[in-house]
Amino acid sequence: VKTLTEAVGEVIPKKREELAQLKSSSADKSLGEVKVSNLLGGMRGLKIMLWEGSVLDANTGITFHGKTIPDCEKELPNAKDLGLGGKEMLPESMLWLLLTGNVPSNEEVKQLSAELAAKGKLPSFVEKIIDSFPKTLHPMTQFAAAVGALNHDSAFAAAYTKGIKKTEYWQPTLEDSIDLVAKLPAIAARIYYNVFGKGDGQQKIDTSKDLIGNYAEMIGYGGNEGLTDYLRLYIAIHGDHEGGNVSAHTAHLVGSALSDPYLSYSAALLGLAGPLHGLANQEVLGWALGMQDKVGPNASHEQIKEYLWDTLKSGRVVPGYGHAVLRRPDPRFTALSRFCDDRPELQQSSIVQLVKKVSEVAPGVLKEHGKTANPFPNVDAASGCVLHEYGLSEFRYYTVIFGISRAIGALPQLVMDRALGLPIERPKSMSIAALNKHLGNN
Ligand code: NMX
Ligand code: MLT
Repeated sequence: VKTLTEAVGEVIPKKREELAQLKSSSADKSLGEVKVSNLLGGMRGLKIMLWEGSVLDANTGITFHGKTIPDCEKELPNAKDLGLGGKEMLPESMLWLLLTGNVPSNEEVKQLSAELAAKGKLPSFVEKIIDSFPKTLHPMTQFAAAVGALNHDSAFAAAYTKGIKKTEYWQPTLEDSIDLVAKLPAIAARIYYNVFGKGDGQQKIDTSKDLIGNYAEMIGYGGNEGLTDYLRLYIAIHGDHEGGNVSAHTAHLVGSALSDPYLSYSAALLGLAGPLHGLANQEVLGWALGMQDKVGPNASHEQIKEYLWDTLKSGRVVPGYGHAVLRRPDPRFTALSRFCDDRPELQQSSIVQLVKKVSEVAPGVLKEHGKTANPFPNVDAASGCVLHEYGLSEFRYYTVIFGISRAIGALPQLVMDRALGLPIERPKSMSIAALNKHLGNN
């Protein structure tokens, strides 16, 4: 059985060859022109980054090395294959796919789960740092700070100081990346215990369990098979959404300065903490519960419409709707909705039913409102209500779960950045005066 490190080592020579080929055959070819609207509009639509793990299509959504979410659901080793209770794909399987482009065997995933469990315990100084935070500090700020502190033991930073060769950078980057993925659940669980008093705050990690089996145990939901299986699906499908989103792009940008994986991912988490990005899942639940408080548990389509208009007229965005790239409902939303349809206990849930009804009404309202380029639900529209129904009701914590996941996509690219020797990222900016001068405006 191959280890993940061996599997990554095998794919790198071919990737290097493909890149060299592309550089020599096509370096001068155009990928489109840069317009002033791109510069002023958040670089929307510009093809300006290399990102190997996934590609996002506006209409069909995300594919991971060419595989759609339903393909992954069929092909990737899941909880049932590994006899773990539950049936959803494992984030470990997705990590392997994103890093190597290949589907791992059950044995390879089992071995990876054991490796992650063996590396999952936090150094005591990081526990102390987390314990020193006030309960009122947002869980995402705590998360980013703790992840940054892990750079104390970075294999990459140490190897760089010793003068490691550039062609070998990827190896300690991968070592740090695996170590970080392994430790994220323990950090997240410690924060949950300190802020919300759930779980026991201890790092009881069992090497016979998968990453999420251990996480669920640490946050006090070990016996909740529905929630544990939901977390597997959630964390597998939130991992990667090509490179341009704020968190992935941040990891890549910071990593391009040869900051190690802990520093790069700490920065990514701070971007994920913004309400237009990962914090939207917290916002969705607060928004939906606010509606329940106002109109009761069985809101009619008419009452939902009115609540949506109240939100829009007050100048706020409807959280969980719209997307910078997608122009159809997010396939991740569809996957989470499928999970709800499979589970009788969720079909009885008033919050799950409310979120479903909102997805039937909101696109029409947003179209009529006329501003949003994409009136359909994104992943955040659905992700929180299931957590809430299963008892994980502290929605200020939800983006932390997204943060455990995004590492599975952002860190593989960092390994590839180092393996391919990609340069420091440094686009050109312009001032309004310089732009006007360049364009010949008065
Ligand atoms: N509700 C109300 N207005 C919206 C919404 C929405 N859900 N989505 C976009 N708009 C507005 C947007 O604010 C902008 O208005 P203005 O011209 O006044 O600045 C206008 O519609 C055009 O924006 P778009 O081009 O459609 O969207 P953009 O690419 O700029 O932003 C999002 C994408 C995702 C930031 C935006 O749709 C949004 O704010 N959605 C709500 C927050 C959310 O769900 N974020 C989660 C994204 C997924 N994730 O996990 O990261
Ligand atoms: C993501 O998963 O990062 C979000 O859908 C945002 C994006 O892709 O821009």
